[in-house]
Amino acid sequence: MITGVQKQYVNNPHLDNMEEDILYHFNLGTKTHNLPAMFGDIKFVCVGGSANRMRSFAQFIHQQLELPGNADDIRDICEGTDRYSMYKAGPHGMGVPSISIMLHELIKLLYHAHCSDVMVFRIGTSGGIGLPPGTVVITDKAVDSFFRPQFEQVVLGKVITRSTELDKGMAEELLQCSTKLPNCPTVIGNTMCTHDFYEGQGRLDGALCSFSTEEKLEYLKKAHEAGIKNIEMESTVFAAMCRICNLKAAVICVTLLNRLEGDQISTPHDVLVEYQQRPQYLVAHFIKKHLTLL
Ligand code: R2B
Ligand code: URA
Repeated sequence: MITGVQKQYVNNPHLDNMEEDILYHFNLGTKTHNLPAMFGDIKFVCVGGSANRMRSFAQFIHQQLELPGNADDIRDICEGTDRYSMYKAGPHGMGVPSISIMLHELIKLLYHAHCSDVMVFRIGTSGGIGLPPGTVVITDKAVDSFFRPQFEQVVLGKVITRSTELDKGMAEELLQCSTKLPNCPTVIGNTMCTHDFYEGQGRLDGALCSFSTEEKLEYLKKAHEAGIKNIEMESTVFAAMCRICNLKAAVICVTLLNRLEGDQISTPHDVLVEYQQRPQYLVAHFIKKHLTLL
């Protein structure tokens, strides 16, 4: 039960009538696990797309925060399901449906565990528009493929529209943190969220392509004029769900390529690995600052 002035994260009257809540995709439940004991201390949640990347992030943050125990021994809390994994920081798969399932259960988990004052970060990759590859973009507004700052969800056959505004203070503070890090070029800008990596992002190199090179560039230039700095596949639903559930949230994605110059990701693997660490360093710095470890 949530008490006092603490903001309630869930917004669903049916939850109160349930004797047990099984978080199916996490392989956790309110009867089988002591969620307040396991998760009640959570203040920061970091989610990202790839299980491997999140495992190494969990090890990295473990060492950065000087947590007790061996970073190599951290265990997947969700072992027993192959859907998601969680090291008190976890991956969300690719695309809106995948992250939205994860967020429903994550937000219920925070509620059942009686967490308060939690901040949520999505750290990931993206295609940049007019930025040198390797630039970190902190999302100002998450917009859809029509450049609208909203997320549309079909519920009972009707379209529900939710705002995708993110926490401005967190974004500014993250930008400030980036100035303290070497090799972490960072900007704040709008992020476009699409439902496809290929045609949906204006790529010419998918199995299908229904438009010309000129049409592609015209669309990306219009996006650029609308303040869009990068394109990825989860930010709108992430922003919308966190906002409506009273969770402060930020989206931090590194650009892997400049989409005005091409579609294929041909940068060498080791360079991509280094790029993908940049959002991790930035969030680690932010968390350390908040825990006054800096
Ligand atoms: C970024 O990268 C993935 C596609 O390659 C997708 O999950 C995203 O948002
Ligand atoms: N992720 C995306 O969604 N798009 C890109 O171009 C690169 C990574």
